Amino acid sequence: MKLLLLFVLAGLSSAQYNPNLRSGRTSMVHLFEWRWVDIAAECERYLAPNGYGGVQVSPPNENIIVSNPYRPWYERYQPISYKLCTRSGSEQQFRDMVTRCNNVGVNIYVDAVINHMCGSGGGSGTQSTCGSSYNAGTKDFPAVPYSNLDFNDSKCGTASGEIENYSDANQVRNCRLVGLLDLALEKDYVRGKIADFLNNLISIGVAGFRLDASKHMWPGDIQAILSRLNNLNTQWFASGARPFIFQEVIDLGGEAISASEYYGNGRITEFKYGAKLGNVIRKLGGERLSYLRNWGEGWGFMPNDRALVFVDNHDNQRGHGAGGASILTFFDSRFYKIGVGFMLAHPYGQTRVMSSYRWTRNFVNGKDVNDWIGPPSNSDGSTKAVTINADSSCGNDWVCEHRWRQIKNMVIFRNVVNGQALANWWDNGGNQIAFSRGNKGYIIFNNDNMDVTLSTGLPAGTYCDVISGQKEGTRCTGTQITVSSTGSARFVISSSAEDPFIAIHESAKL
Ligand code: AAO
Repeated sequence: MKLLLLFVLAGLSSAQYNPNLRSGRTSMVHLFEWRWVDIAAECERYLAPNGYGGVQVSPPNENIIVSNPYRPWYERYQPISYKLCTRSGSEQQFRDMVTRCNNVGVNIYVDAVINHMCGSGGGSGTQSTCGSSYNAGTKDFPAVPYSNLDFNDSKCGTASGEIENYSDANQVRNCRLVGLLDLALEKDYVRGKIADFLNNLISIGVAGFRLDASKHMWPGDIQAILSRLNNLNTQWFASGARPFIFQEVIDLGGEAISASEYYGNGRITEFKYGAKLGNVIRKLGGERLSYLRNWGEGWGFMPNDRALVFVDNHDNQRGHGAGGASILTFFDSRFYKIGVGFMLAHPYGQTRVMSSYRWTRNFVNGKDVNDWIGPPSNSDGSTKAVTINADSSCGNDWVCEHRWRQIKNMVIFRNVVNGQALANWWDNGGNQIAFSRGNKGYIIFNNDNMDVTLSTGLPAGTYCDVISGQKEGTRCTGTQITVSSTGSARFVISSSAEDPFIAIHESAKL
């Protein structure tokens, strides 16, 4: 009986770290700025059939409409109310998406902006995505409702009312982040409004939340809100299942606030991951692939079971947030595929794949002055549909990294090798590495010229490389790799190869 209670308690206390993925799936994709109707279709036609487990969606609640610059992507990080209408679609379309994705086993995770409302300079009127009125000057948001009593300004203490110094935890949490009106999350009333918003999403069927700007909220306030959340909708999830929580805390070290303060609430975005991996793959500062031997906690990252990992996110792919020039993005597709391939092959962390739209960069003094450009849109500001080309790539300037064969097949690889330990590590001391995941999958990377014969740990046979092609029926559309009766195989990769890595696994064996 005591033992049973212990298990129950352990289950409860660890629940918010579990992404509630279904059918042996392991990864989510951030479909940044996609419309709900397109996500619903993508779940059915592509994500479920290719083993993706979930989607992080852009904030679904009403936001301010910014017209100068015209409709930037970041307006969605300036809430006006918790009504569910945005450029991505209406509440009805949101509900339909959640239902259809859930029905094919793909979870929806909502990007929840609960730290603040719109910017203090947002003016007043009804320039908002559901047409609700607001007054940023008097801090009135009648559609929630919030009034000037519900904000933090009196506690801030800086002359500007802004965060001026990240070495002062008080400022970071009680002052305005880039002018955004900072909610007083210690108030029972405010906590209640936020919990109602999140519980509404839970009842619709979402599986969890990215908590935006978590560094700017006291961990105890987050905890108090989370304690009010309901269990997931039992139409799709096990009874007692808790919402998955991942908190956006940028901790590259050297500031007052560290990610570890948030371990009790859920997972945390590990920003060191993409920054360091970018250095290694770009060979910056003398970094080499062979140094990845102890990747993960060995690199000073947070514990494996607390980390949400990604190569790039919607901020740092355009110079916002943190990570700087080392971050790999679709603009450097060759390096990017190596980075995402490595992430998906390596056991550390809960993985998130990025899916972007294209914009024209324009660097002025090292800064992209086009970093604000919103999603592909029509002249009335509405977001363009994601169209699908005959070769399965996307049109209308949607990049769809998650549909790149190399990335899609590595998502499947991660599912196949799920739970298997990293083994058979090999490196040449330089920029060539290889490892297996138990005896189920093997991957080898070359950031130089390579011709090697290695022990893979896999059963003998002919395997299809899932990077240069894949297994189709009884043949490989790309390179074939022969594993001998002793488990060894020869790998030849040219330094000029567009995809300088090879991956094989038991489901891609002839
Ligand atoms: C927009 C305008 C503003 C305007 C405001 C209000 O751009 O000029 O004042 O509206 O009208 C997004 C955009 C913002 C946008 C905002 C609202 O990125 O430009 O403001 O929507 O529309 C900090 C936060 C982090 C945040 C990140 C962007 O800690 O939470 O800034 N990310 C999330 C979202 C993001 C969103 C918001 C939050 C707000 O993902 O999309 O903003 O909802 C240091 C700190 C970090 C800090 C960065 C940047 O990082 O550690 O915590 O992130 O600075 O301020 C090295 C250091 C590294 C450092 C970095 C940069 O790498 O190692 O630690 O340098 O200095």
